[in-house]
Amino acid sequence: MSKVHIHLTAASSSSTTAKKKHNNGKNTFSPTSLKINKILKASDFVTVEGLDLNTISKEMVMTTVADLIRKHGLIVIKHGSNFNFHGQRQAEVTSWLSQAAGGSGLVYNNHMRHSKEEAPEVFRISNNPDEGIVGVGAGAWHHDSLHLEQIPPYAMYHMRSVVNDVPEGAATWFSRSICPDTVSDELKEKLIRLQGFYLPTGQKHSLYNKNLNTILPPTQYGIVEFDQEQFVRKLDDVEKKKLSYTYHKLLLTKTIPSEEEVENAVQNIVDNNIMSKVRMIEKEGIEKGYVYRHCWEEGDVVIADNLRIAHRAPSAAEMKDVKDLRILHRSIAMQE
Ligand SMILES: O=C(O)CCC(=O)C(=O)O
Ligand SMILES: [Fe+2]
Repeated sequence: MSKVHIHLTAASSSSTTAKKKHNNGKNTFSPTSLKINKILKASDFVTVEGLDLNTISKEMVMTTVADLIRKHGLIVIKHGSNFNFHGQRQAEVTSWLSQAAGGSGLVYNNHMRHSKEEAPEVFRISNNPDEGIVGVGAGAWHHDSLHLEQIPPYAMYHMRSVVNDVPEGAATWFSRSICPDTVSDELKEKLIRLQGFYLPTGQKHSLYNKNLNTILPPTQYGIVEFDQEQFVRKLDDVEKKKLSYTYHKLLLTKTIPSEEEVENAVQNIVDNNIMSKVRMIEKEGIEKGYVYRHCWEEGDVVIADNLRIAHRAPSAAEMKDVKDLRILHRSIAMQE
């Protein structure tokens, strides 16, 4: 099967080389010469070459790698198709990222089990039920593990198997959740008062995080308005759709829709499903360079700042186009 790798946004010519010195411990690589390429015009996301997650030392993960994620929000580590990254090693590297974030090294493991998983901390996702859990994420924009009280700082995704003959279906989409400066203080205050419920725990979070200046996806399960810690009301379906439209417009294009635009969008949705509009907004985000559609190549490892970057998996319809086996290994570094 021939591989076609389509990159919507070609790496820009701005390439920097970072050289790092470190100790001569056993599990290290030295000297290191990293090739870093910017992916998007309007975001800081980068690809990194010259780094091997199988042999890298704990120290390098906690310094160089964590610094790159903090700086860029999202890094794509390219290893090439011969990369053989076992789930247990992924869990180990993720544990170091937890420590880099001030956590105890805990890696999330409360996901659905699969007989072929390689480590309890590495969630195995696939388009084939014999190979992994199917239907994960399914097209909705989110941050991982929003149902937890403390949202985990980093998420790692390793594409274990993919034949990229249908890039649209095999891709994962990423966008910064940074709230643009143009958002008024009034809207921010409103988003702070609105809190979404996230299943399965029913944990709730404000839709705007002041400290991080990030916005969260309004959940379909319920949004309530609080005022000075007091419950005010539950939002109805139309309000939720309007909020969802506004959220996605902000997330994906960094622009605030007018009231009229929101009104029109909600009235003209197909099948009562706001996601049809979101797909259109995504196109605008890709064109403007805010949305990154990562078309996977084998050996890719994406590490994202889970608090600042939202993402989505292929929708069920997009996944139908993927004829070949897709297996993704996901691990989540906890702050606890
Ligand atoms: O399958 C994908 O592209 C992403 C899956 C996802 O969102 C997740 O594992 O958290
Ligand atoms: Fe996810």
